[in-house]
Amino acid sequence: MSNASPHTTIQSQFNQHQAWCLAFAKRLTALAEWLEKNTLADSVAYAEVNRLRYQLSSQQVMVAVIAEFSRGKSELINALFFANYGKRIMPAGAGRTTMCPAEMSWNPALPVGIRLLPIETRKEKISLAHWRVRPESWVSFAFDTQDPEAMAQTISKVGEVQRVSVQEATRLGFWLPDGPNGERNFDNPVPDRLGQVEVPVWRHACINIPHPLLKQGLVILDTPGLNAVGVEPDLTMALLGQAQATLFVLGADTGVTKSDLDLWREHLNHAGATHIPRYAVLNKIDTLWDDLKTPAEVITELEKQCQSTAQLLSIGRQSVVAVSAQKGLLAKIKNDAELLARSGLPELEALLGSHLVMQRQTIIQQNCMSGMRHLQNAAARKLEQRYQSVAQHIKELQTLAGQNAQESQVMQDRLTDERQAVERAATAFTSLKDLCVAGAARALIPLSALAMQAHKQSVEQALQGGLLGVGMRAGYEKSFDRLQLAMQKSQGLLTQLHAELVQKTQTINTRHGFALAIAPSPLLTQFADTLRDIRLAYLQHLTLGNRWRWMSKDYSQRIGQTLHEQVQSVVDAVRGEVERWAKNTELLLTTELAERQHNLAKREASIAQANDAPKSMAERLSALDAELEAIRTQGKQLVALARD
Ligand SMILES: Nc1nc2c(ncn2[C@@H]2O[C@H](COP(=O)(O)OP(=O)(O)O)[C@@H](O)[C@H]2O)c(=O)[nH]1
Ligand SMILES: [Mg+2]
Repeated sequence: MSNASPHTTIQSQFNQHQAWCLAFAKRLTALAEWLEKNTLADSVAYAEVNRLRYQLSSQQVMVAVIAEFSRGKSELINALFFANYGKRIMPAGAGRTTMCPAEMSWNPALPVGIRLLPIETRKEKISLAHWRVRPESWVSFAFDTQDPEAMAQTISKVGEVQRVSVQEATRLGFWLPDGPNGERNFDNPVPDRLGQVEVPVWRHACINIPHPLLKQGLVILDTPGLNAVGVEPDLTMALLGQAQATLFVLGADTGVTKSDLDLWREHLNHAGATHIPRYAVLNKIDTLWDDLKTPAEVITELEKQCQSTAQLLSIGRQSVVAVSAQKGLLAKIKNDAELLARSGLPELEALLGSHLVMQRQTIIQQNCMSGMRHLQNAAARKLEQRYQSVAQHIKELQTLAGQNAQESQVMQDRLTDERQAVERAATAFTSLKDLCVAGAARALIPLSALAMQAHKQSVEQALQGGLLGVGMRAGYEKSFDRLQLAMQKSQGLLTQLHAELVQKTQTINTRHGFALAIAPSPLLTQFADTLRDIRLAYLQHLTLGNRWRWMSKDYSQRIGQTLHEQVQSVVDAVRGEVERWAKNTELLLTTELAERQHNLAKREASIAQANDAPKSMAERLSALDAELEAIRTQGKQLVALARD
């Protein structure tokens, strides 16, 4: 990737983003150290700093490459990401070279190499997500990145096939029964003379490579064609939905074919996928290069094809990029700048790179910036409390210095009052904490395990019917309506809880002189949006030409399982968010009270001492003045740390 302009490569954009993350992590560290040094760090702050650090380091972005076979997906991946190895890493060639989905990423905890999940695992009704956490079920092959030849050889296992009987193919989900009226199912592979059909050896591949982009959190998903995409609901419904961008590859030599359109409509153009940025890549433009035509004529022809592609797919012209993956790869390996420019690859890289980086930055900005602000606000509040306490302390000592017995008594009384008030406040704090924890638990009841089980069952029931009947579809819609209603109920309970907490803290603030501020309760909108996307994605899948697949009970069970896991993970995320908020609120209350008690004890001790040794009074007052000044400085430093 050495010869492309430094502004256009995905690598350079990722590097910029990495620099941004590092700068942010530095600021976070500076803030954490400063909080620690100024004794403003508490367990809430520690937990928050760790959470932000983890988010900065673990943020992954996935690009999925989808197309019918032989459109050049694997070649495109080679050209975009692996040209630095000087040869093809993903097998690309005539025929079906990729038989199973292959994910490329980097996990330093695992050896460099490929892990493959045997196709036989499809006989068990367990989703891919579950197989992922069972390393013993995968077959691993190590390779050495210094030896691209051997590496490519090992990776070519993604194309392995075997011949099995129709019976076995049925068990694996590659052969679907004939229709109820004996109609032949033309989606099935053609058996050979021995009555056997070809099926993949592997179900899924994970390739672990310490490639610079992958090290920075990029995950690339290479997929086999329509048939394989269709049989694996985990892939179509779960994995593709997680992608931050999808590249839909078409061949300039074939144009947009019927099976291209089927794939596009069924898996990428449904209502649940609209939030995923989709680019159409018109590949193999070198087949249009023609020495007998002028360059202008070639460009005109290409433009026409891009426009008609955009129209056929109902997307904007700007989402269609014309490239030659093959020539781009060649140009990068041979360091041929002219050919590289002509291949169109740099445009695609620029588009994809800026897009992915933007997505990551938005996610990080949303999470990390607000987390950092939260830390700063908490520290500022603490400083304010300290300031008030020291100011009060100074007043008290000044009164003592005046040697006015009456005033001293008033002050002693006030201190006693305050001690009592803080003790009373402690009880109020405890009941506030109880309210928060119990309220959060109550808000989650509509999304309880029991409710989720009921949702799973009613969806499964609907799926059993193949969803072709109106009643079945209504059953599906109804179960999601119920779930969405449950989410709304939870949101309502949370809002109510927050209002109650705010009201009670206001009472504590006015009655006991605190400055408590309760963080807003979590908004569940984004989770509700994800649920809606899942609902729409499956619905689209169910209503489109999948009739044959739905005849198979096996298939509907599989898809039911995947759907349930996806829904469950959204609900788990809601639970995590609500529990985190409740925990933080509880911790905030604990630390504020502790700080107040600590400050009060300091003043009490100081005054007792003043009574015993009145001479040092002036000294102590000036020490307190210095403390006040120090807090002012800390306040200024905190403001400065908050600036970018
Ligand atoms: N002429 C030409 N052929 C290409 C290009 N990209 C891929 N191919 C060829 O198309 C065939 C299929 O490519 P491959 O990457 O395996 O397709 P996949 O099945 O979509 O992964 C191979 O023979 C490639 O060499 C290209 O840009 N131009
Ligand atoms: Mg391929």
